[in-house]
Amino acid sequence: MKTSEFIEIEEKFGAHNYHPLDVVITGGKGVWVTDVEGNKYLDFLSSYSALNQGHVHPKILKALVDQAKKITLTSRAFRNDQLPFFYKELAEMTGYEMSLPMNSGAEAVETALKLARKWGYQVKGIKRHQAEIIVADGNFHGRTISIVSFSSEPHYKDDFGPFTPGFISVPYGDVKAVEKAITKNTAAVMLEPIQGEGGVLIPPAGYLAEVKKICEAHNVLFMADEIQTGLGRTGKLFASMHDGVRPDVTIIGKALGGGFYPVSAVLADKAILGLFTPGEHGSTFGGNPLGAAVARAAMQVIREEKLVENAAAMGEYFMSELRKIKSAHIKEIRGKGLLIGVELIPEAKGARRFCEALKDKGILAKETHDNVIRFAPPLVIDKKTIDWALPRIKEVLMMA
Ligand code: IF1
Repeated sequence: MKTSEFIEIEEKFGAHNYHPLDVVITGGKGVWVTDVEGNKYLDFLSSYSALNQGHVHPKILKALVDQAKKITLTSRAFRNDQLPFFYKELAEMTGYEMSLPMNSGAEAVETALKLARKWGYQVKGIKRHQAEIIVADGNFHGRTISIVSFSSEPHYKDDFGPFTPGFISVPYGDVKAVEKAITKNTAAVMLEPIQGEGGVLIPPAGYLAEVKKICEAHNVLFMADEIQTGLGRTGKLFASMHDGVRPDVTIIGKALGGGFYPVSAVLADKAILGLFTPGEHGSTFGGNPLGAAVARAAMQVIREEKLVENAAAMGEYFMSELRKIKSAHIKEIRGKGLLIGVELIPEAKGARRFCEALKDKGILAKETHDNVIRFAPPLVIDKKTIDWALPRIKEVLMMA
């Protein structure tokens, strides 16, 4: 079957809530994928950072298959023999005392929001149903009704109200704006350490540290959404670490599932995460043995293959080489580790056509907003592969 035939079926029977590049992927290994016509591409999106360990990593595959033969789902009505080690290994890797497993990132964000409200009522003593959570303009935390309630992107929310109250959005990167927005009802501030969807926006150095300090001074929780930036993507285990910050609550997802399976989690110490009592929150699939086994292998690969260190080294190399490309289209190149955005000037007529051209050269990347090309390869990428990509990227950025 040809690419166009796959697309025809998909367009006919599937909801049109995406506008994908017209490449139909059928296989993958490491940083490479192949399409149904036998073309090979370098994956520079990593499924929006969910593939830090690369495609079909053999160790994670083995963990998945081995576990699938034993037991896959128990529900949390019963215990399983994978979840305890998932908890323990996650605690050892992250330094948080506890975690709460969910599946998608949005679910983990919702979990953190519920946790913050509960903490606000039970610990801070906010009057019931009055809790406020401060977020940042340009945020992206997922697609649920409550989460889009505090999106500033009209396209993500306009047809989906009425909205969940209790959220206040302030300009990203502005410490004073956070401080001004805090009231006696503020339970938490929730931020992305780098706004991925926002266009790989990196806040001023010290921003997170200052916000954390203000949170401490006002008895407010600081929560970091590291779903996209976490688990090595930016060259540290968590992007908050670039600012020397340990958030009260850290939310992870994507790469925790090693590219195989959705696993997300909320991380915090016992004084906070210990507030949930039986029945208050849960999920049919969260913490299931298959997901737990996959996540354990995903964490093991991050450690063993030193993916955090590799992301730092390869990111620095890749970015410095990108900066040597002198194209009139480029407004700014920014990033940390292997989360890199190339912002084009408005006159460049949009990042989409550059992504299409990259595809024709064997590189898959995705625009974010209109003018930013995002480069986020799997963290297993090596220098040789980056050197393969660079002249192709250059050629595309130099086109008229
Ligand atoms: C889509 C973007 C990336 C996230 C952060 C929570 C979630 C995400 C910081 C929710 C998800 C996604 C989802 C995907 C596209 C994507 C994305 F382009 F929209 F911005 F990665 F950059 N917090 N990000 O980035 O996690 O529920 O999806 O597991 O919605 O199309 P999820």
